[in-house]
Amino acid sequence: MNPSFFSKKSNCLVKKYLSLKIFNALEHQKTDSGFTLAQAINSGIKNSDSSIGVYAGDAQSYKTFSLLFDPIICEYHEFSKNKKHKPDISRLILPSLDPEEKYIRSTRIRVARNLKGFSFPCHISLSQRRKLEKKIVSALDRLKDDLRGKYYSFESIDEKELKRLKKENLWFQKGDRFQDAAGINSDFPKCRGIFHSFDKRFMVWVNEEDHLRIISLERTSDISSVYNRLSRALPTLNQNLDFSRDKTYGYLTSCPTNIGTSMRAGVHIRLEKLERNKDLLHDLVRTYNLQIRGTGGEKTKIRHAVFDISNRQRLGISESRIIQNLHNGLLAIIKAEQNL
Ligand code: CIR
Repeated sequence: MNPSFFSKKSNCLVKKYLSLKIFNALEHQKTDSGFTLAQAINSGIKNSDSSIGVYAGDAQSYKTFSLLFDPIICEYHEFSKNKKHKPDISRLILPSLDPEEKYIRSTRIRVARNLKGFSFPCHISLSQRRKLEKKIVSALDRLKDDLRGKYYSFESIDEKELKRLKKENLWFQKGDRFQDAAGINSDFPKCRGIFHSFDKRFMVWVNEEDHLRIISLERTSDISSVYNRLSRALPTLNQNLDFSRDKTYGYLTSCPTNIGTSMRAGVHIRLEKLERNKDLLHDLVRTYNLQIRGTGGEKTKIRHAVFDISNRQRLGISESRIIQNLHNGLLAIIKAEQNL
C-alpha cells in the first residue's frame, strides 16, 4: 500500500517503494540542513512520468532517507549494498574507433561533483550558492596548460558572448520540470555559469543539477583523448575542492540515477542503416549495457540518423571500465552498420 499522493498512472520507483510503513518512519525526519521527505519526493508527485521521482537535498539525504533511497538505487542500478563501488580513473590508450570519421560526429564525457559542507542544488540558499560559485571559480582559475580558460557568469555575461555560447552548444538552460519541482531552479540564473578552456575541449557547468558538471568533449571519435583529459583535470580540481563521496555509493549527486562514477560517456554517431534495423541496434545496445538518447538529448527525437549512445551503468563499475565497455560496444555497432 502506497501513500495516495502519487497519480494512479505513475510507475515511478518512489511510488513503488514508499510504503505506508516507510512513509510513517520518514515523514518527520530531516537532515541536519533541514531537508525533508516531502522535498525529496515532490518531483515524483508532480511528474507522474518520472522514472525514479526522488532527489537528494544534501549528502546526508542518502543516509536519513535510506529506507526509501536504498531500494530505489538497488533496482535502478541493479546494485546490492554488499557490493563495493571502486573508482579507477587511470589513463587509457584505446585503438582508434572510426579513423576516417565516417560515423562518429563527437565524443563527450561528463561527471558530476558536489562539494562537502554545502547542500545540493535543490536545497541550497542563495548566499551558500554564491559562496560555492566563488570557491569553484577560484579552483578553475588555477587550472594549467590546455585546461586554462574563462568563467562566464550568467548574471554578467554580455549579449554577444551569450549568443556565441548558445551557438557553440556550451550553454546550459534552466532545469526541466523534474528538476524544477525538486527546487533545483531556485534563484536561476543567479550564481550559475560556465567555464570553458580556451580550446573549448574542457568545460565546467557551475550550479546546474549538481554543483559541478565537469565535461570533456571533442568533435572527433578519439575516446581516449577525451577521457584522458578528464582524468587529468579531476585530481587537479580535487586539490582545491573537497568532493562529496560515499564508500558504498561513490560520488553523491542530486539525482540518485547519477551516483557512483556519476559518469556519462557517449558519442553522437550517424547510423543510416541501423536506423532502418532498429531491433539489431537495440540488441547491441543491450548487450554492451549502453543506452540511446535522442539527437538533442534526453527525451528528444533522432534526427538525420544521429544517435546519442552512452553508458547505462554508473554504479558498481569503474570509470575506466565504463570507457572500455563503451569502446567495445561502439566497435560492434560500427561493424554491424558496415555489414548491413
Ligand atoms: C525521473 O525520475 O524521471 C527524473 N527525476 C529524471 C531522472 C534522471 N534521468 C533518467 O533516468 N534518464
